[in-house]
Amino acid sequence: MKAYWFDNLPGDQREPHDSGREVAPEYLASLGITHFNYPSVDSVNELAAQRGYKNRDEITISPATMGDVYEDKVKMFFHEHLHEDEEIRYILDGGGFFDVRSKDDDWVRIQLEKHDLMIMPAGIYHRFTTDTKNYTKAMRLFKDDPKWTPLNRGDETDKNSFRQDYLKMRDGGA
Ligand code: KMT
Ligand code: NI
Repeated sequence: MKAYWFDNLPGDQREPHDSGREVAPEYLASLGITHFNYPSVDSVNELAAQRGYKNRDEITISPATMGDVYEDKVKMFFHEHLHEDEEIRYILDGGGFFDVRSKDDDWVRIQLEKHDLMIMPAGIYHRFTTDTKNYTKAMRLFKDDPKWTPLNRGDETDKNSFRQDYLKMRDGGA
């Protein structure tokens, strides 16, 4: 895992877009983001049990598995959105980028590789893309009643109660 400020330059979203300025783990923590490196799925199972996650699926995002719709899917995952539940992703193979909004509404790019697990809190604005290798195999974990429908950013999501709760948590009610 590596986190850095997105360079905001035009070009394919799958390029690294690394500004050269790193983001410290403490800053990610202050956004409510948790990261682990779990070489064994046993640790993932333990975390899932602790947090009451009962369901999961696996997705392989690649031209080989998605064919013609791959490019569309990649664009769709890159639409800025939030969820009303936390999002846990475990990279089984390949890699990819999650971009999350900073306190000043800039993009922080988080590069995930095989065996990285990331927990994003409900209400954080984010987006996802594969990298130039075009291959991400990931486990998506969810609770009984998944509320991880992506809600694209707009006036409605800005007012969403999960968004408001997230901001209170992040900014300490300031
Ligand atoms: C999301 O919420 O954008 C995703 O779950 C992306 C696919 S999982 C790597
Ligand atoms: Ni998401």
